[in-house]
Amino acid sequence: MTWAGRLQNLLSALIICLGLLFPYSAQAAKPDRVEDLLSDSRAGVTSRHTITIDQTGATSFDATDTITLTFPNSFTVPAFTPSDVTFNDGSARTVVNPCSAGANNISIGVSGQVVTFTACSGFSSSATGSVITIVLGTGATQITNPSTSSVYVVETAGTYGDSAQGAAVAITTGVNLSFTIPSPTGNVRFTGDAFPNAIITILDGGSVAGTGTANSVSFFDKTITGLVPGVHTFSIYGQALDGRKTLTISFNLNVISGTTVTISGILLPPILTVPSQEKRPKTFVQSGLARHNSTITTFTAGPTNTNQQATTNSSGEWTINVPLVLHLGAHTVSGLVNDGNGNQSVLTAASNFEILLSADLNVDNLVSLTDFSMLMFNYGLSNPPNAAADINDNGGQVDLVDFSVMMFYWTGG
Ligand SMILES: [Ca+2]
Ligand SMILES: [Ca+2]
Repeated sequence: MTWAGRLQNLLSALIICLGLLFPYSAQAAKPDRVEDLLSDSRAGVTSRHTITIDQTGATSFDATDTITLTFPNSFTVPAFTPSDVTFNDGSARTVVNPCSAGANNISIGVSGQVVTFTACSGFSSSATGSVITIVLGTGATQITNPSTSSVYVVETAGTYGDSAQGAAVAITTGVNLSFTIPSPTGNVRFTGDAFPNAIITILDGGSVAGTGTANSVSFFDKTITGLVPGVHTFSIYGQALDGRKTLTISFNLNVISGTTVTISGILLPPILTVPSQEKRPKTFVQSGLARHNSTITTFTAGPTNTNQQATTNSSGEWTINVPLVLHLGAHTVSGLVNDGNGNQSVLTAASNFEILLSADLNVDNLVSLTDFSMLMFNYGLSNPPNAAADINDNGGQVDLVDFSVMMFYWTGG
């Protein structure tokens, strides 16, 4: 080995030794913790930044010290004024611009992506190892997030003692976190009678809130849960398998949070079915469904007014054959049910029907000699035994007019 080569080896060894003796001589310690908390992490929106720098145990923030916060270029940093930010290093400091001497005064400056805080002269030092909390954007003036979702690093540095350190922040695109805080709700329980095996529908404000079924003895018991407290308009009706429905009855009810309000003793009105028209004197039949083993009363109104009653069977079916020859013309009929225990339903809606003129007095679909003989039996009489013989229904007079009507409709046979 040449002399020059030996010297080179010696120098190399010396450099390695120096390196081993003073491994960290040029490095300050990093802060114990650096964080940047965003008030809104969505892409492209403005956000408040709360930056926490936990100084190492021996470090304090002193007069003329600086802390710099450097944001990546994709953030838009506004020209913050002192009123837009707060600085707390264990004491709530007074942010100013420009610097003026004072025990708590610290100035803010913004240059491009860098926000710099400088402790002014006369500044009273923070405790060593204190936690510095900086809020950027306490009001409407805030930093705008990058438009692209990614993880970004906000760099903290300065002359205050600790070495530079980054705080990672995640910016998310298209993610909108929302929290639904369940509000207390209330329940309403509906019990009562419809008719055997009725399908019960309960509406809340016109929308179906629930359905149930009455048992074989007409009773239903249905609870609607999860209702927002306050006044609701509930409606209820019963429906038969063939589609016929009862009247819908409605009532307003105050739903109470955390409570089940019970509406008991509901008695749904009957289903009432009548033909839309019938030829006189064919028996006028009213029928329907209602609570089993109960009393139905129907109210027929028009040229003929009559109330009729019937008892429902164990299936809730009822039929009334009105035992009268009704007058010609438009009528209405409605009905109600009484359960025999002191409960009575409201009236059904009125159904319309019309009694039509006919000369077929024995209802065999012919106008023939049989009808003629019935006419003759009552001919010339007022209030005849067979009211139908007054075919034109002109007050019980059976005369030539009725005869001519019969001739007009004569079919023979
Ligand atoms: Ca006939
Ligand atoms: Ca007549």
